Amino acid sequence: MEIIGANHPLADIWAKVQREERLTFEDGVRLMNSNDLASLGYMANYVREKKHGAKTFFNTNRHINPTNICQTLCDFCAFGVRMKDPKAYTMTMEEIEHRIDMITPDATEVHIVGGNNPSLKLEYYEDILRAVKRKRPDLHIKAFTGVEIDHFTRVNKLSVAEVLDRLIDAGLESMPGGGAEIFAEEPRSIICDHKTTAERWLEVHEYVHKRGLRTNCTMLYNHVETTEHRIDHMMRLRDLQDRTGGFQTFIPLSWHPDNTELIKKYPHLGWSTGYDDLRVIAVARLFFDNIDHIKTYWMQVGEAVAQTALWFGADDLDGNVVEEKIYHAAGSKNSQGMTKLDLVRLIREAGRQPVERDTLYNVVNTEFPETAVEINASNDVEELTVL
Ligand code: V47
Repeated sequence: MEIIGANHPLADIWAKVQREERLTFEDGVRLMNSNDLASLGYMANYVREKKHGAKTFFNTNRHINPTNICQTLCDFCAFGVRMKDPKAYTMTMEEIEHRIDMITPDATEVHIVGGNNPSLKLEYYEDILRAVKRKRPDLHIKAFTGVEIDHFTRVNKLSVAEVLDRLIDAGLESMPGGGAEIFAEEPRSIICDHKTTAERWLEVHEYVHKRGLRTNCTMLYNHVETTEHRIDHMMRLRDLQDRTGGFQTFIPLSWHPDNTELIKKYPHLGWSTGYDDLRVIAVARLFFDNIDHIKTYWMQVGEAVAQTALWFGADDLDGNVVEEKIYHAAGSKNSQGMTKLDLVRLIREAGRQPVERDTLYNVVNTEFPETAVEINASNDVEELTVL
């Protein structure tokens, strides 16, 4: 049955999708303004299945957030605090090492990000990377957003090249996609006025790609941005990807309002809907003809939306996470960690095929037991409640 017939308002875009023709800015805006979620999902799922069939990727990972002290203090964020705030923390090397010791043997990745703490020199971060590599040389280190790299250049009076040389030497292997937020000047100046500029974020990632490392990219939505701002953001990422090919996955992140300055200033804003979350995923899959993977971050959208997103263009769920702080500071009610078999169950229950990957999307495992029991036992996680 043809869902999108010749008279459908999106028929011309559907024809382009089938011909694998690049979508324009205007196409993106029309898709993002469409309320016909079923048709968006149908088209996005067509692309998703053409690229990946039923495969759904996840990894076995852990997060470490070494400090929440942040001099940037973005209005949208509830994680970063001032140095004198009672909630302020900076992990000692012993605390970091303890967290590394707690990482289960089957993990393949550690994801390290934190606040822009002006009192920490680059040596602190080099020590973290070296501690991971000393204790767990098998773990891939995905660490530091483009914003943190920019912050390190200013605090240490070094160039991006010098910072990267030192971090790579200490063990850095790839970078997550955070810090991009929304590139357009108008909403960016409202939600994160003092942050690294859009141009600088893109410049850092371009440099990292040219240095041979892969990174991810994100977009923060559901705040003060317009449809045009969303597509402008995606367009700038797509242009950079044309030049470097260094992005592995795009991760749309819906803004969580609790405990943020932004919700105090704009009380009419609120939580995203599953409806919009699915629309953004679907438009991303259709718009990014040059990024292989679209990730739905289960910890952020919740399990039910994440499962549905696997039919709306997403082919990746992220990983176990564990000890997530950024979204939980902003009111996330989702669990802070899932076992490997929980993820497998989630994917299978959605009618998709689970594939455990490493950070660079090499396949680690495709065979999993039928029940959660045995994995739960071997994957016990300490400190799930630490916030
Ligand atoms: O940069 C912060 C966002 C990002 C809030 O690359 C918020 O694999 C919503 O980038 N509401 C960090 N969002 C998380 C991130 C990420 C997560 C998982 C995987 C990967 C990857 C990257 O979270 C920040 C910001 O955009 N964020 N505060 C908030 N209140």
